[in-house]
Amino acid sequence: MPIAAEPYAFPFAPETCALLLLDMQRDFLEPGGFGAALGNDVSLLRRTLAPNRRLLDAWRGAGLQVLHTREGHQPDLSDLPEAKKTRARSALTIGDAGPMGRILVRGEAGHDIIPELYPQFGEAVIDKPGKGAFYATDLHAILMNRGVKQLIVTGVTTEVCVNTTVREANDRGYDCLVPSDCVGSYFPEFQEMGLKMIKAQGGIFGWVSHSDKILAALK
Ligand code: TIU
Repeated sequence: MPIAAEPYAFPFAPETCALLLLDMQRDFLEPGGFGAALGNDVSLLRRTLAPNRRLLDAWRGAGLQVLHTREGHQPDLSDLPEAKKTRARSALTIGDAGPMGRILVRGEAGHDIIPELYPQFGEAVIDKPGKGAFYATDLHAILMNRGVKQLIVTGVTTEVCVNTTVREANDRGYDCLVPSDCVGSYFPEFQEMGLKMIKAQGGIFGWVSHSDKILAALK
């Protein structure tokens, strides 16, 4: 069941394909979170909400597998490398008290997934300390145990967690399709280049398409 994509059609096999939503957390998407604290305009990410909502509804309706991730750290910050804490800082940094609780700390309001895309019972939620979803998580084991071989990867941000995760997944043998309207960046030029990097050189890391094409295949 091919899905129209670049650089060529994605060989969609629904039974072994999972939808992976990356870091659709309040800290990245709502005013007052980590993303906003870094000086970013969160509205650039919020345009992904409606397409993700439509895709998630159709995906759930088809009875296919869904997984979510959350970027964040333990309350004592013991899993936060000094390098990560030192960089990506502005007035506030990881672990500091912000308007939605301590920034990128597990259990805080800002760390949770936005209500619009909240996980349902049975959908795995992977807590990840890094940008990639495979580093220091159970994701690979869960995907193997569930027989998943393909991933539709959505979420934020295109050039950071989406790109890192697609690259990690590709090295582990997964075929990844990224719907361009369901991933977002605070920087329009990184959105464009982040997607180009995935599909260049004959699909060096994966495929890029649009949620409309996936919805058409699900119908
Ligand atoms: N999830 C994710 O992409 N984490 C980031 O820190 N992204 C930024 O673009 N900062």
